[in-house]
Amino acid sequence: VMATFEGRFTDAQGLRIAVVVARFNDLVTAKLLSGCLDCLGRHGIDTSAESSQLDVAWVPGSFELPLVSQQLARSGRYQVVITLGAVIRGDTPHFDVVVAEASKGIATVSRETGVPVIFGVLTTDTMQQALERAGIKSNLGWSYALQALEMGSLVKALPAA
Ligand code: INI
Repeated sequence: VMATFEGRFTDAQGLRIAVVVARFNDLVTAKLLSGCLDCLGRHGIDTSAESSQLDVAWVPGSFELPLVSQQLARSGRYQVVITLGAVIRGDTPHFDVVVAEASKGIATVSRETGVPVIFGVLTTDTMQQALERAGIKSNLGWSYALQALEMGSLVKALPAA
């Protein structure tokens, strides 16, 4: 019979999650982190200081997200890694370099390790737009947490690779 695979949002039991957060634009990324942790906590993940389900690593900027995600994914300790960053265009061509490396790097880490790595990097033209997505209007940290729960659950449900 046909199988249908889908992740659940209520599969927190036994799930270990690493969150990797960029300090660059931390006005934005700290808000993404608090939205993300709020959502994880409300879906049954222990987010207390004593938690054995959740660890948080800080990196200087979004460019560093892939390397640190790779080491955490390879550790075998986590079923999902969430990256959080904010890259704001302003007028700098540097934007494209940082965004390209972060996105390609995160995709590569995810495929090469088999551990879902959630791409939680906001890419906006202005700080105002970034803040709107980090709590002034919605908080995308919440969405990234849901995507992590879904992917952790889905990968568990799929046939072993
Ligand atoms: N890092 C970001 O996360 N966001 C940015 O907007 C940004 N800009 O604009 O430069 C940024 N740069 C730092 C970069 O990620 C590295 O930390 C740095 O180049 C050291 O490798």
